[in-house]
Amino acid sequence: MTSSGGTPLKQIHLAAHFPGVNNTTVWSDPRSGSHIEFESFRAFAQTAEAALFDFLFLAEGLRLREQNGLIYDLDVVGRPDTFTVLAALAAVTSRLGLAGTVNSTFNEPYEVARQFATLDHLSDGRAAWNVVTSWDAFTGENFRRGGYLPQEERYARARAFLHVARTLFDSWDGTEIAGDRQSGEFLAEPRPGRFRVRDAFFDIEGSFNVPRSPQGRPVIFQAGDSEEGREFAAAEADAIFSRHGTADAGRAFYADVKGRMVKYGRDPDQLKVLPAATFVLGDTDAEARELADVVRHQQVSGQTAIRMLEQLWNRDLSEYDPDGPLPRIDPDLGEHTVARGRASVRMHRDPMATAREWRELAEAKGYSIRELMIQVTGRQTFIGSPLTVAEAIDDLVQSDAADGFILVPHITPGGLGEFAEKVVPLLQEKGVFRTEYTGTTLREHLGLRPLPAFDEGAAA
Ligand SMILES: Cc1cc2nc3c(=O)[nH]c(=O)nc-3n(C[C@@H](O)[C@H](O)[C@@H](O)COP(=O)(O)O)c2cc1C
Repeated sequence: MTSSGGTPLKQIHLAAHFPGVNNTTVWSDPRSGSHIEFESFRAFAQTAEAALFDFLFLAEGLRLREQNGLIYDLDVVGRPDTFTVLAALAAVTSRLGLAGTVNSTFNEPYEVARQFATLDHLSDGRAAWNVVTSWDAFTGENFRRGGYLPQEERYARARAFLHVARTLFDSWDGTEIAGDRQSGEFLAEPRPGRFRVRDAFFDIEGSFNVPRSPQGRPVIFQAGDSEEGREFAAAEADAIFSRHGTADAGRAFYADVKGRMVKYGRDPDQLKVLPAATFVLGDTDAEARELADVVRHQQVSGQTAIRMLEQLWNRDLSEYDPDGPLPRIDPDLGEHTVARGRASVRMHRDPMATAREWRELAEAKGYSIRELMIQVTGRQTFIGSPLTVAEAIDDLVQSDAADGFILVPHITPGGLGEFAEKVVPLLQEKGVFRTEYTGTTLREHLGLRPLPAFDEGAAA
């Protein structure tokens, strides 16, 4: 299908993020299910697959979050292991991509490459790896050597880590197994999987023991937003999980990362930009707006609002009334942070300036602490009738603010169902979303070209 100007319409990529531990999740809603039991993951994945989504996405958090020295339990607490969950999901789905976030700071490449190559085999070519470096020394304490590295070194390690993993994935080209029952010889090539890597981070040598996987390697995602993170994505990634879902910020980010690819000799179409997005649907736009307000109040209780404010103020504010005004004292700019293991804390890069802005806004609008937090901590990305939401998504994709979206419903696992039922058919009618899976691998769903080495292996 083409636009009115005759240019072919971009096809939209859709994915579903199992939300887990953040306060986007309204776990207190009676319709919410377990965030740990397999049944929730199964129901969520099968809904996404029935709706022909590209993939399911799991984030990573490797330590329980704390605030004021206590486990933070206003959001869901606990998160099962990514590989185990995705492997189990591979058995109850057949086309849906399975994307897992696994950091390159605390792990070793041999282990991670084995796990992803295995997942790619178990799923017949549906695995994706979101390579994150983690920003958090608190989480690093869980791991060998204390785990954590400064930002620059984390990205240097990420590049080296990915290079080693690629070396391991490519250590088999797909022609090594003869399986000759007559002669009794299993291998056609005597020493498959041999590798040797020596660099600033790794000094390893041996043989990789998982034969070449269906996609050759998992699809590579990146989710860092810094200068180093964007450069890493432009050089290495097949897709980006971004936080820039609005029109202006989305277009700026999209142009920035795709623009960086030319110097690496890469085609900008071979990197898909997929912002995270939340949604609230109603029969009419007005109904959706009302519902969105209810959901925001469920997401930000009085207690949650105080905890959110503490993350900027970096002080214990438990004595404050969430329905009262903002504290008169200023944020504490000390090294110690009251909230540990939470990414949003480091997004407040200039706490004094943000506090000033929030005070001005609260004063101008007469907001209490809770109302202010509801306003400043994230309105839903898409709010409206199914038609309004379908048009908003399509406009953002056709105007190069994104290649698609990773949807984060606020009810787990059932919250995806309404989108699948009501919005997906409208996108299909517009000719911008598939009406059946045309490929079997995640690379094919995302419109990524097959890997050259895999082609050679397959053709031989
Ligand atoms: C949308 C988005 C999602 C992210 N998800 C995770 C995650 O699940 N786990 C994690 O450890 N880091 C996550 N991160 C942060 C990491 O991606 C990143 O590796 C970290 O080192 C910060 O990098 P940066 O300084 O380049 O932003 C996410 C970042 C973004 C923008």
